[in-house]
Amino acid sequence: MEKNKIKHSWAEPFKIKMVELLKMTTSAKRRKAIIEAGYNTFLLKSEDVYIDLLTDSGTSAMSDRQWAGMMLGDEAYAGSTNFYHLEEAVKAVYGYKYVIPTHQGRGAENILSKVLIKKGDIIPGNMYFTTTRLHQELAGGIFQDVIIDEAHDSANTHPFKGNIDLGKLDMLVKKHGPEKIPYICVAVTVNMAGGQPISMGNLKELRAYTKKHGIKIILDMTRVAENAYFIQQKEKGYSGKSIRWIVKEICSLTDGATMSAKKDALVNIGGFLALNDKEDYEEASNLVVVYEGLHTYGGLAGRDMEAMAIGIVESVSDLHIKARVGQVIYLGEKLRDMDIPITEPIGGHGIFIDAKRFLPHLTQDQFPAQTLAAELYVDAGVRTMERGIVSAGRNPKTGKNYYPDLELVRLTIPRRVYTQAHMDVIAESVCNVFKNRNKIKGLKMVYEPKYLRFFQARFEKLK
Ligand code: PM9
Repeated sequence: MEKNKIKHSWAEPFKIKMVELLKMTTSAKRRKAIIEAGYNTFLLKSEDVYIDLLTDSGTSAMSDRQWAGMMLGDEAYAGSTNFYHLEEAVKAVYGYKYVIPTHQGRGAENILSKVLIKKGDIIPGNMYFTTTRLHQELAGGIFQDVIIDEAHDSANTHPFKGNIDLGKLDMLVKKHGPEKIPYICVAVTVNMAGGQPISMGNLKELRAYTKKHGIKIILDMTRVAENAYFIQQKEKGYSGKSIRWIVKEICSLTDGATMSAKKDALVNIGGFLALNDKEDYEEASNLVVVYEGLHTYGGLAGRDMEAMAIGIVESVSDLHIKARVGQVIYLGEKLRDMDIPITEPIGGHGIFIDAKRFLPHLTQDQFPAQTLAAELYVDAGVRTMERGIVSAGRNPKTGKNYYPDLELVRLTIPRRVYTQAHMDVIAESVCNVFKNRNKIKGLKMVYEPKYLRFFQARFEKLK
């Protein structure tokens, strides 16, 4: 650094009041554990894990205010005070008219899909997400990917790889007719693409297009504050706007949303369905009593709704989001400096290693990302997740495997949980595995469940 230049580092906008001790294990014990888990990191016991980067879902550290809120749980079956606090937070921060709590994101996806999709409908979206696509398919819909091509290339540095290709969308509308497309499913910081944001400009164009054709936009708003951060940092005209302001503008361009509050909203459990249309809301609030619980608790305890209401407000603080994404970028830059092939640009919730480039000697049928996730675990006890051919699953019509271009291992950073020193240890371990990568053998799948196979599939090492 230049001698007289003033440096402005960021730091976590909190201090630590309580700690959870970590367990260290030996590599011999970890090798045994991963074999017993069928080389699937989802099947490991968490007590055998040192640093857990499996997911940022439900793994955040709640604030003292959220914990205090838990003590204010109103556990009435109907009309809990905490529901009204949640409703207030959703209206104030996101701007939607109606909210129905659900036990988590997929609960909201189930209700939404049942309300809006008819058999044979087409649901365009900016890349699939596992649970979202499955609920669309179970409701009789057919998912169609309309994300820009750049998103399928891990090395492409387009700043908004979550954008929708309006040309691809228009082709679908012309082919099937707008009446066959009940809504477009728009995800923010697109998970399977590597936490890649959608731009406000793209969303505005999409809104104009869908208005013309009478098609709804439903937002998967799971990581909306992180998306807002990228808009603030990268999109012209937004550098002076607050995260809270940008989040509200994103939501204002859509007709409703499904939310897994286990991510952005800093809670360990919870989600909701938000809608602006009264009729859709009435149908959803009727269906929720079948699948989740009464429309004023939707599968949650009062205390969970209170923690969520507080978490929603905390999640849109500029200081919070700068440190949250800042930590992801810190790890990403370290890995990039070590020449590890990662998805570019660095995304919002994790680092995604390109397993095809990391293990070029393995074919996709040998499950390179699944293999790499297992190797990373054995090296230092860091648990990660496969986001490639196993997650992609099979085409429900043909039964054939999907072969996604992206074969990734996700190092997902929980919010407010780990320190920079943990990031350093993780980077060193990835580097160690990278040095010995030529010796790594692939896997074969020996058990495949019917739905969302990545959660429970089992593998064996190839000889
Ligand atoms: N995402 C994740 O780890 C947890 C389950 S899949 C391994 O990334 C999006 C964009 C998600 C998501 C969950 C859900 C479902 C919907 N949309 O897990 O049901 O990333 O709360 O949310 C996970 P729930």
